[in-house]
Amino acid sequence: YVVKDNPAAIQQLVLAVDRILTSGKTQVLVVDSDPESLEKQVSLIAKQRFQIIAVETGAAALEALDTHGGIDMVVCDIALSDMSGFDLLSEIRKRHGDDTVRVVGLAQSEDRMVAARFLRAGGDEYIQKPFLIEEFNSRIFHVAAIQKRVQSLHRIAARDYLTDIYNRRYFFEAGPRLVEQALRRGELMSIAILDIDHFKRLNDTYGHEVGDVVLKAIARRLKHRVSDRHLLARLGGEEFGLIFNGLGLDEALDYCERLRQEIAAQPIDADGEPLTITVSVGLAVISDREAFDNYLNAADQFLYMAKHAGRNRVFS
Ligand code: GH3
Ligand code: MG
Ligand code: MG
Ligand code: MG
Repeated sequence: YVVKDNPAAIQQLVLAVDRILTSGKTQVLVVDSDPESLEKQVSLIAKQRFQIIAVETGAAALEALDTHGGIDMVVCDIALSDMSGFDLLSEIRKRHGDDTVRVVGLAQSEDRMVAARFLRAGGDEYIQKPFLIEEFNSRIFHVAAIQKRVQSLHRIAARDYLTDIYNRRYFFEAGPRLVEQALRRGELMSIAILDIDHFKRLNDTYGHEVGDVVLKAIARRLKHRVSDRHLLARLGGEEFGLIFNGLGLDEALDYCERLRQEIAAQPIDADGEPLTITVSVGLAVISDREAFDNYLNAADQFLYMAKHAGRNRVFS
């Protein structure tokens, strides 16, 4: 890719490489306005083989959370030069929610209530300074392990067990948010429902297991073909939901038409037997400020029309 003289593209590339290099590793953001204390924590956490970003102010911490994707944990001193750890904590919770990042507070305070207040405010763990190295390590490790488990449960909750693409729950959680965002930014967006034709007949003829093989193959094909900037989910049965970010009617129609043709043109191998599978698609375009369900219903009605018109086609 040529990104020369294109700062935005360079920035994107740097972030992408950053994500690849750090994926899988726990990323910890350490915030302390005392350089010595910061250094000490960084060297301790580094021994646990975590990826570390170190900053000295609350403002820098918030900026780091915005620019680096995937920070798992923030370890912050309560007394920062530009804001209190409490303010930083509440700002993190406001911007990033309760689940994406764990927050550990540290303080050199005689006031025993500080710990209670920090945990009450949504902090995950509190470490009193000066600390025993063993205690610091154990608490950090413990919080990192919890965060890994939270992330893994989130992933499982959002996926369809059979096909491993997003599930209905995730589609209905993310969909309204995406529509709202597109309307607010004045961006184009389309929603499609794609349904396998005569799937019941296929099950009846070849058995449920072959049906499952076909479902997985179609899901894999769609996942492979649909860019990550769009949303693909299995809505249930042999029905898939698609949200096309940035695509208006003409582009989304083209996109769906290509998907339809490719599926029809490449038979699916089910235990050595090539099965030609076709799909029908209903497509609706986001225009006015309407509820997500209305758009989905519109797509569903177009799907119904596509089925009635003979299947293996896209209606919008
Ligand atoms: P149409 O072309 O009108 O969409 O007909 P169809 O047969 O595809 O649609 P219908 O809704 O009548 O049947 C869907 C079938 O999908 C019925 C159900 O048994 C089957 N099905 C739903 N979930 C699964 C699954 O997880 N695995 C398998 N093998 N079959 C499934
Ligand atoms: Mg049906
Ligand atoms: Mg069907
Ligand atoms: Mg169906």
